[in-house]
Amino acid sequence: RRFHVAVVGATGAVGETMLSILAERNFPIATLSLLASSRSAGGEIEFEGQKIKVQDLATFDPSGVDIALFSAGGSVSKEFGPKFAAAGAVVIDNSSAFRYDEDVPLVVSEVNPEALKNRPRGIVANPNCSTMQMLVALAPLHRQYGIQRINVATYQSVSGGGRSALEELGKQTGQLLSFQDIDPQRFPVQIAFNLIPHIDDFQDNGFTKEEMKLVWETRKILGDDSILVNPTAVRVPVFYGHSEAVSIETRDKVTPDAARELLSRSPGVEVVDKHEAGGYPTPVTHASGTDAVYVGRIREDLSHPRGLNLWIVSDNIRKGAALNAVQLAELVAAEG
Ligand code: A2P
Ligand code: 11C
Repeated sequence: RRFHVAVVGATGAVGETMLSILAERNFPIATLSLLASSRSAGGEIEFEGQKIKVQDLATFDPSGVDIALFSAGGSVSKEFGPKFAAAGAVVIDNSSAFRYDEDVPLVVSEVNPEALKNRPRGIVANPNCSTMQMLVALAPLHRQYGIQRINVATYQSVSGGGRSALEELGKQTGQLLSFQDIDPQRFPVQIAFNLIPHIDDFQDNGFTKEEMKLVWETRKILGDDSILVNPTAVRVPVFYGHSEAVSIETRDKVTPDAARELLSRSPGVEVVDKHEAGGYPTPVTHASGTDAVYVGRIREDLSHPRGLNLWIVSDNIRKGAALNAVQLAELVAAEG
């Protein structure tokens, strides 16, 4: 069977990658509807050699759509996601609009695919990129050794902020290299040649929402509210690929060798862990433009008897967003 697929936010950084992944993986498409705002409606996008017109989401009739991939921001999902679901589509939503609703499953394809089947509202949520890559690597360790606590500091690329954020890093870099003044717009302060310990809105507890997503989403996806997560989220001047320095504390002791062995046979994970120059993953040398979650620098925590350190890197736009959404669509398609 082939499906009528709609991509909402088709002109964005995640939307365009959804299209290339749908094509790469030969998703069984009968009709492809490309949707964006009135700003880009009427333009054309090439898909498998065919030019397809971008339509205005506001005036689009969703009846007949089987699967809708949403990546146009939370307010668009809130307004239009339920309308597409009411018209019969399965909505796979990349925003944070529904992630914490009890009746919306939050699914990483390698970790909790069974959760997808229970979707009373016809909506499935795609996790945030930083949680996604962390759990592809940590879920196998959790199942075998019982993770009790996670300390994580993220190093997140600008593509997480969409096309305008990519443009701002490029522009500021050029301006600073030619001794011009910069005017930060997309980020609160200069991002080129800098780091910013602030992603998404500040919460009452002093953490940012990006940090709290790591807490809330980890517990929901692993189905374990007892897991303690202590996050710091930082934006770095990298175009594609998020990195994470992660320290876990487990119920049962896990040695670095056992972790390497387990992770090397875990789905979606590639272990890159040689103790030599370049023997570890980085966003540019490994992750950017690829599908895997790379894990390196696996070593014992010197300060804790059951502690393990890992360095986890992945392309935030692919596994962190577009690829997982398409993998969820494949699971829906497999249901018939
Ligand atoms: P548009 O090209 O019309 O602005 P990014 O995350 O890279 O910034 O992309 C955001 C995506 O969401 C784009 O495809 C953008 O379309 C789309 N989008 C933003 N606001 C709306 C809206 N109100 N209705 C439909 N699509 C929207
Ligand atoms: C970032 N993680 O890197 C964000 C982008 O909740 O889906 C995705 C935000 C989200 O800026």
